[in-house]
Amino acid sequence: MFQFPKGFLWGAATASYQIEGAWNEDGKGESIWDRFSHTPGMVQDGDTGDVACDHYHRWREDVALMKDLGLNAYRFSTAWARILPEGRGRVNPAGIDFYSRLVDALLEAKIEPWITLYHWDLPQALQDKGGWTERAVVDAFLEYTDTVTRALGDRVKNWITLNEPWVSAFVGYEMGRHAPGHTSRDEAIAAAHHLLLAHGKAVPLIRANCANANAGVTLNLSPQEPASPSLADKKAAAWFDGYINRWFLDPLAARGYPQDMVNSFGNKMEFIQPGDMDAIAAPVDFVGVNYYMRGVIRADNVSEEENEPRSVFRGDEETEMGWEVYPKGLYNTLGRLHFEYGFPAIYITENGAAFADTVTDGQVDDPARLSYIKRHLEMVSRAINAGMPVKGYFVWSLLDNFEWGFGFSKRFGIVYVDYKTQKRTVKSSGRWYSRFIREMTV
Ligand code: IFM
Repeated sequence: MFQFPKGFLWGAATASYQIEGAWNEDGKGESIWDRFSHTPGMVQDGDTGDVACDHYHRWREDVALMKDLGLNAYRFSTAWARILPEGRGRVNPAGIDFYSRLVDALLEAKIEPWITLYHWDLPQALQDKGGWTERAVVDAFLEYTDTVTRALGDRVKNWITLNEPWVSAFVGYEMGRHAPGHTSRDEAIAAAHHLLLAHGKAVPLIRANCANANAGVTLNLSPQEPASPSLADKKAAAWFDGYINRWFLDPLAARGYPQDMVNSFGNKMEFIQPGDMDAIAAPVDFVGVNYYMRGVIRADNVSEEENEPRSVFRGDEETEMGWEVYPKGLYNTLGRLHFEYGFPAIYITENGAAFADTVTDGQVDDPARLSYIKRHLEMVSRAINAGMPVKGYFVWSLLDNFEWGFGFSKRFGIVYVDYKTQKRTVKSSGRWYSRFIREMTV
């Protein structure tokens, strides 16, 4: 039933703020997520990433865990403010050392490091100057990229510039649910442009600093389907597709911003300068897909003020996040990236599910997560058989971790974390994934 080519990557993913902790240790600067989570009322139960999974101190144990699981790739992000505490200028050697030791340990364990340069934790010093809404942030990102790739590029080949720029821009600057907590669509549109520009300009820099670099960007993609064949529902679904998917895919594929959305946003886009769109369309080696769910859109269920797609769930299976379980959406997304956009390679850089886990007799049995992962992998296998260039799969997440505005209330890990003791327990989904990897790689 499953078929994966030789050399397929089997990984797990994490992100700096979600697991590291040590938020102010060894010279690390403050990030927008430190500031946001320390602001009362912004994160559920007042949770913060101050300690999280304490990975900053327990990385050796975590690498050993990955080795035991049989992973051959690990996607993690570097914390910009750990490396450049003020966002640019002064480099913090302890920050570089931390990631350098981690990379060495991964290579020693035969696990390929995949680095995401930006997974939402902008240095607060840059936010104080306007953050992603200001064009100057692009140069700061290039300085940061240059610093990290020069330090680690002799050993790390795989680079993801940004994780989910839609979330950084629209959830952070329009919806206010993520740091920096702003609520302006115009700010979000400017932020999205500067994120894309930072990505596009970073790609040649990565290539210059790392021999044989494999460089790309990760997007959260989610098919938006009309709930009925009515024109109104189709139009509403097309709008959400433009907002979430095409706003990023089109410029990356050298098609510019989608005109229907430019018209709908009514933003003059005066921040675009000559050469920007070409820079954004710098050829990438791959696109990373974070897939969780689809949206099923009914026009009369979307109000003017509402920015987020409101899905009418068709299936009766939902995760703890309230997200529909819909594996076919992953297949459709992969097909679109290949047939409609023609990206040269695709990695699934995140896929997974939150469910309420309990520890019983030292074991965590999570059949719903296991089934979620298995059914999505079935779609990946089918996509490969249908000729789509899918090269790897990273489960989200290696560990239970800080789920942003939801704090520690949502568990996505294939490894359970007891936040009081920091004990890690591999869940039954993790044990299954491990066996599956071994079967697929013999
Ligand atoms: O936890 C996040 C991750 O940081 C980015 N992608 C979605 C995950 C689950 O919400």
